[in-house]
Amino acid sequence: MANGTRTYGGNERAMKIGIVGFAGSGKTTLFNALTGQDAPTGYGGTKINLGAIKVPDHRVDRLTEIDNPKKITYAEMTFADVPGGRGQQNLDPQTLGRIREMDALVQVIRGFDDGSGSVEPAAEQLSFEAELILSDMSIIEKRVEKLRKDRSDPNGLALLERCLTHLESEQPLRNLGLGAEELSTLSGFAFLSLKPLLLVLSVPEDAAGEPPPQALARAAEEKGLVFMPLCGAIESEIAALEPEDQREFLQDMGLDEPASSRFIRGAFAMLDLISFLTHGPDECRAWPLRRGSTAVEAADVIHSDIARGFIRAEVVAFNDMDALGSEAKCKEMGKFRVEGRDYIVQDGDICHFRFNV
Ligand SMILES: Nc1nc2c(ncn2[C@@H]2O[C@H](COP(=O)(O)OP(=O)(O)O)[C@@H](O)[C@H]2O)c(=O)[nH]1
Ligand SMILES: [Mg+2]
Repeated sequence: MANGTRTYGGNERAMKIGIVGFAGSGKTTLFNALTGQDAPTGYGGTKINLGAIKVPDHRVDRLTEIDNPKKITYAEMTFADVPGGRGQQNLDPQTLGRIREMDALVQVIRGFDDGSGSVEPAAEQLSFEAELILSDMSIIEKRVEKLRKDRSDPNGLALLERCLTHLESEQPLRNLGLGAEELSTLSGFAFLSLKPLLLVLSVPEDAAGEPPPQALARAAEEKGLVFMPLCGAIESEIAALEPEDQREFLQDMGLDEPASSRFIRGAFAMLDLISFLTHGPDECRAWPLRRGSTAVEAADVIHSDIARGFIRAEVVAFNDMDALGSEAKCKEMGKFRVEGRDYIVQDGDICHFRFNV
């Protein structure tokens, strides 16, 4: 089905976050902690590990309380553990190619002593970003050379030259302030330094509660990047516990939730995804949706038939449902809305789609 401007078939669920960084920085340890897998850690592996992760969502938990459904489903996203170049050497073409396929990146930076006696997270961050910048530069240089010769696309050339100047000043394309149209022109290149980036510092167990290193925190702030310290070993331990023991463990440490929950939500937001919710006696569920999507596009994420036969969306904001406790009460208080196909779905909208096929 097509409406002239967009082909349906939401690929929100296929979005992939790459866990990237140099070898030995703690990527696979983090990946295992997040996914509960047991991928081999230590140097040497070249295999890419893939794992789906449920996005923790208190709204689904609250709807579950209200509806007591047979099934509970959280939004999911995929993490890919991409092995990096050894030490801080150049990343090889295969690694760069793998990173290019990711929708967003989490760079893991080593914050523990690996026996070398040196821990330099700020330098490591910079050095990895430089690899991404160099890769983008070499792609642009080739293209610019061709466009200068054949003069086939003066506008494209001007845009690429602007990008090149920015990269030459050692800045990632992410912070060039490109507009939507420019981004769409450049999308085919899949530039590495344009991908959304989140920084994770892998810290040793005994430093989990300590303030993060100043230099890295400052660098992240200057670049406008979110930065989180995480201890893979502690997160694995928490993940392996039964829910009740988990709560107790966190309470003892004075935490509301594991660091990994905050991390996963941060990664999800980085993909520019929101969640809408569906509920009933059978299932309470969060669905990932690209920010700015319409009601009919949301319907399509559930099933193409619902989009094809779309009549209307009945919507209650989560906060209203949370406060009032039932759909009936929401109706009574005028919080129950009927929206058309072009309604822009908001994060936390509880939707019920009426359709006819
Ligand atoms: N002390 C400490 N060691 C870690 C931590 N994370 C990983 N390691 C160790 O560092 C080595 C490399 O970790 P790994 O996850 O395989 O790194 P990768 O090459 O980036 O995937 C392994 O021996 C891990 O046990 C951490 O947070 N603290
Ligand atoms: Mg690894």
